[in-house]
Amino acid sequence: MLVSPALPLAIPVPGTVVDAIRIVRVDLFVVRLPLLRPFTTSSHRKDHLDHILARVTDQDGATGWGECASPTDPFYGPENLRSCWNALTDYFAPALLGAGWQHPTDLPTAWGHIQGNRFARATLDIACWDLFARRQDRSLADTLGGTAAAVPVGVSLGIEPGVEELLAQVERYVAEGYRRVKLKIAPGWDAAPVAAVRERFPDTPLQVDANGAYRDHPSHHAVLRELDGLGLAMIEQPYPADDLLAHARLQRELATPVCLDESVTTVHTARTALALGAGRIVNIKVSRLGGLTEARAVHDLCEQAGVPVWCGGMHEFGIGRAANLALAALPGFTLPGDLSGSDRYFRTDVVQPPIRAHDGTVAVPTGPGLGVEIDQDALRGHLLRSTVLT
Ligand code: OSB
Ligand code: MG
Repeated sequence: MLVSPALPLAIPVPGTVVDAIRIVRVDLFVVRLPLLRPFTTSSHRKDHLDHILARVTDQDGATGWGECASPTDPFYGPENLRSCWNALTDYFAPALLGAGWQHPTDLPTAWGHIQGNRFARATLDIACWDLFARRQDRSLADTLGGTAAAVPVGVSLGIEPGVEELLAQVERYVAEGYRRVKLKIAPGWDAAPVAAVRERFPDTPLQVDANGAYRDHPSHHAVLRELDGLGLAMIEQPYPADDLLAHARLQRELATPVCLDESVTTVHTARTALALGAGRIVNIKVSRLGGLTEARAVHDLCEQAGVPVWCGGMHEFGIGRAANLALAALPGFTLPGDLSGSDRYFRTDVVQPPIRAHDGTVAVPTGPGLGVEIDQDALRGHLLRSTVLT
């Protein structure tokens, strides 16, 4: 129950107010981690990541951490680092600081009047879930209703300079035990490299991700039909995010399941997409959906509809990665997620213990909340900017 003074319609109920959690301080940090290897998708290339980390503190001194995994530039979705910083400092943090709440699922009432900005919103949603779980001395996975002790994981491989480099990357991660390999594709880097990987690794589960780079056009249909013949586990987001009808038409033509990523921004777009037959698999990302509450709602919807889901990633640092793992412990996450160990991307992460994959699985943290602690030295060593809101 919300007791926000900013919301005249939320009437405080006597008896529930005493237990209300009030966030009295929000710390925001911009942290830069270099990538061990540059990552290229259909839209951009990057060699380091700047993510916002948030710490929330309640009236009793309990704390929780969240991460904003937005890319710096608006090439994956509409948000970017500066838009997230502004949305957090100008809207989400002030709305949170003005609200009392009993449960993290109450938070949409505090900031439901703020449109979009889902990567920014996810930052404080995660932090409040972490704080809530820590206050109860329970793991976040358990608090969300997750039961899995470990989750199967795969790798997402960027566009490489050539086929030989790509084959070497696949070889390396298959040898490390990852359960499936996802290849980024783009017009001009698609059927040929994917067929080469398929030929060299006939038994490895393979899937591709176009990040919306194809169009509902005959030349692109021909490529997608070629990919359909390669025995892929799925083709992720071939068309632009808002073109659900084109995805539905394509799914009727292909034997390979279409998986939606960018198209699914809320539980409402998930419901619309499933009703249209725009895909048979959903990639659930905590950040794209504005946090754990909405991500769990999409999981529940898909589970009821019999649609398999997997947990996608945005190259999260350890905080976001731990949140993804907690979510992926829910029973509907039957397909391997993009949840590789942090050591695949970063020399040092900002959390302890580091998140590592063993034999194609990553253990779901069992400690209180996210189950990882911020490494203060790493945070200080990689800090670009910070601010405090009270
Ligand atoms: O589309 O899944 C995507 C990374 C950045 C932006 C978009 C995507 C990705 C990934 C990375 O595929 C997955 C990971 O975090 O390992
Ligand atoms: Mg994707």
